[in-house]
Amino acid sequence: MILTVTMNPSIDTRYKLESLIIDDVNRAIAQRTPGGKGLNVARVLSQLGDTVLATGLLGGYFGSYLAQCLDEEGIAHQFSEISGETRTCLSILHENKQTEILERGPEVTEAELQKFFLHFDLLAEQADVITISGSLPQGVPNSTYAELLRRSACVGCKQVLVDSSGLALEEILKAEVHPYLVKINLSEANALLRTQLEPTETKEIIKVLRTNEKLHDVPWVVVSLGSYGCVATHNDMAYCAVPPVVEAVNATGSGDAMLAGFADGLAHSKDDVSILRTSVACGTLNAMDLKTGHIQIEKLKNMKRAIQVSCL
Ligand code: TA6
Repeated sequence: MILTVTMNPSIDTRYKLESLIIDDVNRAIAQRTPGGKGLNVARVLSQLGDTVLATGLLGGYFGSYLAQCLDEEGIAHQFSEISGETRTCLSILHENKQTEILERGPEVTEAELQKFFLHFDLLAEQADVITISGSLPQGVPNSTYAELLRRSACVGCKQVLVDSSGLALEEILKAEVHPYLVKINLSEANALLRTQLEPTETKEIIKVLRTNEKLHDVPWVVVSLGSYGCVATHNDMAYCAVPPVVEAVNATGSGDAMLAGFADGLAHSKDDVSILRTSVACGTLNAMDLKTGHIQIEKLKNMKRAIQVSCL
């Protein structure tokens, strides 16, 4: 079973507009999907046919609505309940651009967090792979993901994949238990590594990943590069995986779809090249689909063939 952790889930609301008119009225039709990075990962994993269980914190009317949506999508979930209201995140697609407004999320109490940790321990001991993604809601300390890594190791789950940024990522990389895989995007990598690298500078990105002490003990490090695919290191190996040029209609959640590809490949002990193909194919198919964190599964086989993987 693959356990996906979403500490700050959201009802993702998407508006598609011809143009976004600032300082005036814009009318739109809303599309809603259960979101927050971990739930996008869960949805794509479920499409890939994996046995997946979604967990995290859920609360209020929006939380109940979100649980109902997951039931309708057939995604198994066991969230820990909080008293605060689960958030909404807004993505506006306009003029080939994507403007996002992400709520910070509810206030979580110390008691609610401790209750979640105990709940997590029970689920983690049944998991082959765990993914941990996205921001932390208010009141949840930046050290929380490091704590989840420690707890995962205690119950024997070694393959923990993390998609995080900022201070939470810094805490993860300082922790004594290291994640099995870290996925970041290029701007997060530039912030972490204090660089200003461009997506085409793949060899330079690998070079800084290799020389950076913070990432030294992480077996897989993946930097997603949007339409350029990704670069990745796996122990001593370094790869670049490039998708074909496609028509992107909604790139929101493509990084989450990529992480789902990694979790799927690792859960099935696939080889590196196969894992990279699935991952970049999932990210690319997500961008071609209007629904966030969703792929057209029937296109996966051909898309995987079209991904160029090279060793750097
Ligand atoms: O990656 C896209 C997305 O997952 C959206 O679905 C939206 O919910 C948002 O990112 C949440 O990001 P955060 O980092 O705040 O958890």
